[in-house]
Amino acid sequence: MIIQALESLATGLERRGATAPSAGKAEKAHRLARHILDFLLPRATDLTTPLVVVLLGSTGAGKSSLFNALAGRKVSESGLLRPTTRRAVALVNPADAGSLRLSEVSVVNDPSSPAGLVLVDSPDFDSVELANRKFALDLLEAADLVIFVTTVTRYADFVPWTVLTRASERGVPMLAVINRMPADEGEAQAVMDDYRRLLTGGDIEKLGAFGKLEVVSVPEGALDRSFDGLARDAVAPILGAIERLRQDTDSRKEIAHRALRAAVDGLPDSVEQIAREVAAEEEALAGLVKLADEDNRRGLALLEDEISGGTLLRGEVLRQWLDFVRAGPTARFLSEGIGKLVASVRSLFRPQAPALAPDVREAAFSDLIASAVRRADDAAQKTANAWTEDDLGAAALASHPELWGSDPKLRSDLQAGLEKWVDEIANEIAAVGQQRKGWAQAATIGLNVLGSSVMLAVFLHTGGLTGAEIGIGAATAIVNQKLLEAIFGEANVAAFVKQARDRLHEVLQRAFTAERDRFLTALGPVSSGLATSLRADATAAKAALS
Ligand SMILES: Nc1nc2c(ncn2[C@@H]2O[C@H](COP(=O)(O)OP(=O)(O)OP(=O)(O)O)[C@@H](O)[C@H]2O)c(=O)[nH]1
Ligand SMILES: [Mg+2]
Repeated sequence: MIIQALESLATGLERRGATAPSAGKAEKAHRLARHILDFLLPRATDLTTPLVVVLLGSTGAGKSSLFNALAGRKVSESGLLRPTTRRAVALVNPADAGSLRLSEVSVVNDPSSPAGLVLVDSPDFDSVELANRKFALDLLEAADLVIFVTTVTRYADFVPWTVLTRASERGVPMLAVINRMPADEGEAQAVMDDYRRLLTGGDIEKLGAFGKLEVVSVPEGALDRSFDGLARDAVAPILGAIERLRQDTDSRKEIAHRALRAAVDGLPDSVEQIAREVAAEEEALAGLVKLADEDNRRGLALLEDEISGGTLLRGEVLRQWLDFVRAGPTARFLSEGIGKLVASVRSLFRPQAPALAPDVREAAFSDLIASAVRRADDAAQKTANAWTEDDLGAAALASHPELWGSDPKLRSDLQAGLEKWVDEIANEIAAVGQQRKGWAQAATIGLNVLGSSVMLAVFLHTGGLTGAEIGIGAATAIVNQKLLEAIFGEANVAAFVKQARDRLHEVLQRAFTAERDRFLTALGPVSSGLATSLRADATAAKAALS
């Protein structure tokens, strides 16, 4: 149960780390994931994993010197050059080496150190080496016990307190060491009191959580050059504490358990900081997606209004079509009555009618595509304008300036989609027509013409036409209607045209959806529900241990 929750939480945090909008936010998620994978999971699985004791502190505070004193020999380089320790050093009994999950640490095998306790000297967290800081903070996440080393002159510095705050949040047991204490007893006492007050009461309320904190002071000059460390008698309380832990499996387990418990208790709070950011981003992203979606839908709706309003086709196109219908084989196919009707609007036609079908398709397509591109451009620009108001939206636009207009591919995609649409109509006319009487005669008109006729029926509504065009539109509509009735039978025409209209809608919708999806792609992976699952996993892990 706890294992499951922790694994799921680590996976969620890594997902967050991979998709966070800034390096800082990514690091926060990765660090917490590391804490779970390197520290919590091994201990939740088996409390007898070696206890990890990490020395943390400012550069030059004396971590390596203390480490050598605890080891009883020179293991880690101490020095005057800051920072000295650039890579963490772990003193490990060979029996523990296999169960250790620390990465980027130099392991020093020491058969004389009893199994079950690993001592780690870490790099500083406040020198100019920023990489050191990262290692040190990773080690903090992996520690069962922290020995926090500072000096009389450094203990009140700001940076250590950010580290202490995280340690307190994690609830890791701590031991504090003040190095280089002045000989003057009063002065030393004043420093001790001040440090205790800072750690427990002071400004950072959370530090009150260091319930069992002990502060150990090491006097100035208490050095043992033979192993390049602090004098062992000066650090006797620390030696004693470590020694007790080394010998006592139960208290090691007790500390490990306490560390695990505190860490799991702290999980919901640590996760909440990240979940809150994720939730805010999810909400902002959902808002951006909604904007893109709405503008896109509105663009498509306007285009379809234009189509169903009958205003899309130029009168010129209709005129050509009607001229052709009047003169070609179509006219012969049509009944006498229609012939008369056509004749009645004859004054509107050119004297010389073409014998070949005019390219109404191309003309209709180019009008439709031009209008669609204009609508898509408007929609894209509208969305882009709105997105600039939002940080995430502005960032996506900055790396995708092409979003300020429609996709250059839109034209050719629509062209292909529309051609396929009319081809399908023609095929269906053939399929339906063949089952009807008189098809042989209708077929002489040609599928191309019949297909165009249905296409025009979709585009043609007299409502939006003006002046002379009303006559042309009406005449074309009636001629078309008659033509289609002759082929499909009166009862079927409306259904056939409706089907063609629905399919046109699909073609346009596909094109507009692709337009909108460019915006979604620019946002990157939009996680939804990650904040919720992070919170749920953290709460489940805590509940499983209590
Ligand atoms: N004179 C004097 N030097 C001291 C005393 N305590 C520690 N030092 C010196 O201060 C330095 C501390 O260095 P390290 O132990 O390397 O410090 P560190 O915390 O490991 O530093 P980084 O590895 O850079 O993070 C060493 O050169 C010690 O000899 C002291 O009481 N008197
Ligand atoms: Mg060091």
